[in-house]
Amino acid sequence: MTYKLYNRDGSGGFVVEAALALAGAQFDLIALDSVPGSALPETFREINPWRQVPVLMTPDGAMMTESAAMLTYIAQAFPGGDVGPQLGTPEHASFLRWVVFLSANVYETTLRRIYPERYTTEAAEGAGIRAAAIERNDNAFGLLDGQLNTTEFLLGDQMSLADVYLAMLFSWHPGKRQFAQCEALTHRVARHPVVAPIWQRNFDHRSKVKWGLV
Ligand SMILES: N[C@@H](CCC(=O)N[C@@H](CS)C(=O)NCC(=O)O)C(=O)O
Repeated sequence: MTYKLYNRDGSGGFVVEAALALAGAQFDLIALDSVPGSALPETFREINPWRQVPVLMTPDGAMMTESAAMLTYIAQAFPGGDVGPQLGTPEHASFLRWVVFLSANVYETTLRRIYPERYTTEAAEGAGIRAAAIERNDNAFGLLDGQLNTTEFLLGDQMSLADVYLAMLFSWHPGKRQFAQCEALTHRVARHPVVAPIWQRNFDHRSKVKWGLV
């Protein structure tokens, strides 16, 4: 029962690797020779026709793309602990809400900021697309910051994969505006004993902030 995860250090497969580790699942990591912010090799289309990481192969042979789908799948296969809530509970409803919110609004605006040329046919519009993406990304983190004002984690006092997802995406935030709660959560996730070594391998050498210390 071994999963196979394709990623490159510092990219979105971090959260899937952390999820598999938190779930106690066995997996093989295939680390691609590519750096965040660049396109993946053309040959990677043979694995994922959309040419993005992460890609997860399940032990029974399914191929998955889309980090939100993978997190939902892992949380359903290994509920409990710091992974995710039991199906059908109010916490499960919140879990689904936040995982999809993070994917649809936060991850997507991050990609629009990094690759604005993909969102226009007019090269001259790139700067405006990036500026609007940063504003939208800030608004999403503002909403998440408000959600975390009264609770330690997105679902309350229990950590879940939604928090690890938020932390990864927040660590990529350009950081002009302050989001104290998202920042505190990111430190909390980065120092989690299971997550910490995976975090450090993925992010420490390219991050100005030393996450996990506070
Ligand atoms: N919607 C996808 C987005 C994945 C994604 O954007 N991955 C980035 C790395 S963080 C990537 O592969 N970038 C290379 C590219 O898009 O060319 C998901 O949630 O898994």
